Amino acid sequence: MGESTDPPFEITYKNLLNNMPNTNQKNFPELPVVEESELPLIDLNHLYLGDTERQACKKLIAQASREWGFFQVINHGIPRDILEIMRAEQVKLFKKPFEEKKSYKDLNFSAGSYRWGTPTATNLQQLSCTTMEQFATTVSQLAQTLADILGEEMGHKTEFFKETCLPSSCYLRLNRYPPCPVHPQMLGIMPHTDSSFLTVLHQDNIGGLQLVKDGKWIAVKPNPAALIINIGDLFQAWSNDLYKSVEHRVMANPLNERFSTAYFFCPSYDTVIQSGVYRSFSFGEFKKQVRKDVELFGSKIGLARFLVPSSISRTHGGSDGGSSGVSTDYSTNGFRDAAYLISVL
Ligand SMILES: O=C(O)CCC(=O)C(=O)O
Repeated sequence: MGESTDPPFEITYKNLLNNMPNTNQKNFPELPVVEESELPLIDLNHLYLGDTERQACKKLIAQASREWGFFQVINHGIPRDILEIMRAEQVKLFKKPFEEKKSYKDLNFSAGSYRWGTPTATNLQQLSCTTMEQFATTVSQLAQTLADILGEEMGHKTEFFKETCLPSSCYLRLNRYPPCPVHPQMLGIMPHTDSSFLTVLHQDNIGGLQLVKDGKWIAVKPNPAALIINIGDLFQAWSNDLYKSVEHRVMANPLNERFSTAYFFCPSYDTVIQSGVYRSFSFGEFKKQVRKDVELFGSKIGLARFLVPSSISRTHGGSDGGSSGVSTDYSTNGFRDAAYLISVL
């Protein structure tokens, strides 16, 4: 094992892997998977053309957020070289031997920034701060623009996101999904919704990301020119369920490793989310409840915990909440090597 870059999945999961059924029916008895599909594709250049194009573009963003909770953007303003350098740094980091990654100690990163399939928490120090800062700054501007548009399309021209989603409360997660030849249906990341307002995802061309749409898992076809945007729990609450925080997961690939970088656009913990469908809660309270539920039940209950009684039967028909799912915590870890970079600026 000495110089292996991979966490010791095979050793840790030995019994599980040996007893794994051949079909995925027992382990994943859920929704059917449909063919690979293109997410709605939005050209953000249109925001900078005439008023008609700008308004049409905003409408598309809002429509995709209502109907899919996911969309892709091109001409997003993040220079290609920043994306490429960031990815190169990420690959370099994850190529380090597991034993080395595990033992990083750097005070710039909080405890638990390096994680893998099962609970293990140490730190890491190997990413160039300049690269991360450039990446986070540009992606944060994009997230801010999109959040403002979504607010505007609800009729709120607001400074709310500018005031609450500060660089110190947003964070980056770097994911590496090692090839997983042991089983075709192994999950790299378990089904979950994001707790953020929204998430900006940069993925490579391997594929494996799937999301729930109309009761089916849709496999997202990678588009190298695009970034993926998804609505998180906070936006669903803030928009009274207008915009959808949708469950998603990643299937491990039997042959190829996959990399992705996710930027979570989040407010400070004391920010209160006001909603008619959910009782008012602070982001800190939400995260605390998620942690508690994960500890108690092994999974996130999420927004359903905060429903006001009158909306339970009206909009959610009991347990069919829009954002149930496993938390973005240890419990989502499958066949994945991940580094969490909290407050990168
Ligand atoms: O790797 C991906 O495509 C998705 C990552 C993700 O869902 C997450 O980091 O929460």
